[in-house]
Amino acid sequence: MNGSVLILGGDGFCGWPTALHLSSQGYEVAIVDNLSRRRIDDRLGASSLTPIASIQERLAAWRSVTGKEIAFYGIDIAADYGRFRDVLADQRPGAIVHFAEQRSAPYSMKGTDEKNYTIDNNVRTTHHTLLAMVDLALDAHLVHLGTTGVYGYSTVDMMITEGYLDVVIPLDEGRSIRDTILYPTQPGSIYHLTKSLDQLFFQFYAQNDRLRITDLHQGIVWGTQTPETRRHPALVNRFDYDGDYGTVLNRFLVEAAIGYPLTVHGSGGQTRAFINIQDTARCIALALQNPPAAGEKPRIFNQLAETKRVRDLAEMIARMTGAEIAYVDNPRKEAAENELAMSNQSFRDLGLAPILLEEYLFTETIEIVGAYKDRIDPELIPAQSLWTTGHRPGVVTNRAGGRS
Ligand code: NAD
Ligand code: USQ
Repeated sequence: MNGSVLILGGDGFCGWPTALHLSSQGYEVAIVDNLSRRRIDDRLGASSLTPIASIQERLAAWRSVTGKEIAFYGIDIAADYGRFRDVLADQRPGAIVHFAEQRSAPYSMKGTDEKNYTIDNNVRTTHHTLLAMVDLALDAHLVHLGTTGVYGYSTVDMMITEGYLDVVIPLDEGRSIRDTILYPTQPGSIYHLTKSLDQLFFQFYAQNDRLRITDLHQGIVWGTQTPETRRHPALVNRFDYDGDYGTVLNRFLVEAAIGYPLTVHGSGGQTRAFINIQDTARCIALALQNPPAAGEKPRIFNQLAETKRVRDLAEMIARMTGAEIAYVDNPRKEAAENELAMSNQSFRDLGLAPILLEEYLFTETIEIVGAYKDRIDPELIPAQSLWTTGHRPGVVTNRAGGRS
């Protein structure tokens, strides 16, 4: 046994496999989750491609294959500070891993209610977590899942650093000030805005209350199964492909499986960071083993394996599957083309040798999309959330050589 860890948002796509991975490593794991992600699916009429068991069935399956218990608390961390604080007071975990936020950029831009909900939910879950740690004088290590999206997607002619920037501010008479500042944020959605705000909360609480915080700026996570989720059908991880929660690779794989042209937004020149779900769980374990000291500023690690251009991904999947590519009007407001180089030195130094798309994507396609192809609902595919009014999502423009 090497400590206890409370996983906030442990029923979700990243949280569930991480909970199992840490449990298998000997941590005593407990989950807090209000199951809001499942309810959002119900409201959207969407569902995971993989059939997701109830949280009770999931935990029972883990117990049956490993003999290990994972406790579950169904609490809304944003709305019920008192009950959440009581769980922390009772458990006094050595570490907290915080995944409990509304994580879809398109959903966060859908309309007034979704914008309000995302701000309210995400800001409060983060603040309530920090507040409870101070309230209870809890010396736990907080590991938060942030996003590489806080850096923005304009092309900068340098390798993006890990969270901080060394700056020189010129003054008069040849004088200058040197400082290290948080890398300036450039959020591209209400969701990304909440992740930018999270950084300021962490900076404040690390400085004022000496909380020990690691913020992981993670790229787009792809893949579904991990060695632990493969151990029983009820442990299978979720796989979202709908217009709001489906991330780009999942969507392309599902589209290819049913002969739906791959929906590249705009010219597909957007370059993004990617990481496989198995490495998400590994990175969190590495972060837990390497906590900052009290009084240190928040430790920020970039959590990514590689960067790729969207149209290159589409072409790779088209080559693998024979799918067609459709270049559609972009429902989002984002740079049409960008270069992206981003350091992941901290995790490399800790020994991460990440899974790369070229190596593993084919396995994923066969295993998950092949197995559950009959569950695909083509009506869930079109992107419905617009960044600004006046966009026409899903319209095929056939730019950049699209064949549709
Ligand atoms: P997810 O929606 O699958 O999981 C989030 C979980 O948090 C859900 O189970 C949800 O029910 C729970 N939750 C949300 N609000 C809550 C609240 N107020 N109280 C209690 N539980 C609450 O999302 P995910 O893909 O697993 O992402 C987890 C975290 O990782 C998010 O913070 C996200 O921003 C970050 N992240 C995800 C990706 C990705 O590609 N999925 C990439 C980078 C960063
Ligand atoms: N895209 C397409 N076609 C599609 C879907 C998406 O071309 O059918 C494009 C988007 O326009 C965007 C890129 O693919 O340029 C990535 O979109 P995405 O939906 O895969 O990912 P994103 O909205 O960026 O959000 C996801 C997670 C979020 C996480 C983020 C990491 O949902 O929680 O924070 O990845 S990052 O991209 O670094 O901000």
